[in-house]
Amino acid sequence: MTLPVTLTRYAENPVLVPSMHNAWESDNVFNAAVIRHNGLVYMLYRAQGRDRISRIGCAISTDGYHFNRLENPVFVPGNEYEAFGVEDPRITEIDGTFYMFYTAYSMHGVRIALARSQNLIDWERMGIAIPDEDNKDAVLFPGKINGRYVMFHRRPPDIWIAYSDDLLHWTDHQIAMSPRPGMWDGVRIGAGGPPFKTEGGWLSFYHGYNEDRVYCLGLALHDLDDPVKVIKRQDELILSPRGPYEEWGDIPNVVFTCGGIETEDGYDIYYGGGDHVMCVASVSKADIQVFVQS
Ligand code: BMA
Repeated sequence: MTLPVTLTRYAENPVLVPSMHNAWESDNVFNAAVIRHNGLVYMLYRAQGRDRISRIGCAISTDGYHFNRLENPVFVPGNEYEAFGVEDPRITEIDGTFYMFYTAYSMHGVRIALARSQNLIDWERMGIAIPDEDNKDAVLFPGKINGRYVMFHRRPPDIWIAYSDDLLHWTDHQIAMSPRPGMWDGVRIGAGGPPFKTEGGWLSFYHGYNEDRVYCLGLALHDLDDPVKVIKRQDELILSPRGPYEEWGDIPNVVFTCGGIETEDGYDIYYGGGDHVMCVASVSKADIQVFVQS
């Protein structure tokens, strides 16, 4: 029997905390997209101040662990669908352009919205990706599959997949993965960051929510050509909330990821702890290989 794969926390977590210096990020910084650009690691994080409006800030690092932040948010509410905030960015680079799915939150509910950028700082809105529907946890695959863009999204309680020619009109919606009642991901599940391409399939770090109201992270592998097919899914969780930053926070018992990066010998998965701070944990490619081949 092989041991389950687990994520190992960076010893000096958290890597980003709220800043007293800036009103817009004084309360919480969490659920960041993290991506490499020009040899640096960019973290685009959801920030909240006392007004509880979510804005997106940017912090930059040379090593992925020590971040310097920009003074002002790089993306703020800009229309009536975003009146209560822009939340949980997930960023994918395709052919030199960065695409960001984010949750637009307003009196209309929550919508999946899309923006693009060439430099991760200046963003241009493209529109709402799935209109007239409460939806979130959208993430774009890093490249077309069989000629079409592919996304995961979430119609509760499942992770859904959808396809598009232009990133704005999405069709062929199907369930890709469902909660497993009674298990750690028993009530509802949602995608994490962009899936990583491996020889054995698309590696997906996703979140699950359960009867005990705990958000944990898990691991699944989707077919390379037809990612609606789940090749493998670990029974055991790979990260559960531990310690004050994750068990308390603004919302207790939450680890929630919107992105990670591939390193030479593994994957660094960034996650929000307790909807309050940013943390990182890693897994080696050797461990992932065991999961893929088991
Ligand atoms: C989910 C998302 C996340 C959040 C989580 C826990 O529904 O909206 O932004 O981290 O709840 O509160």
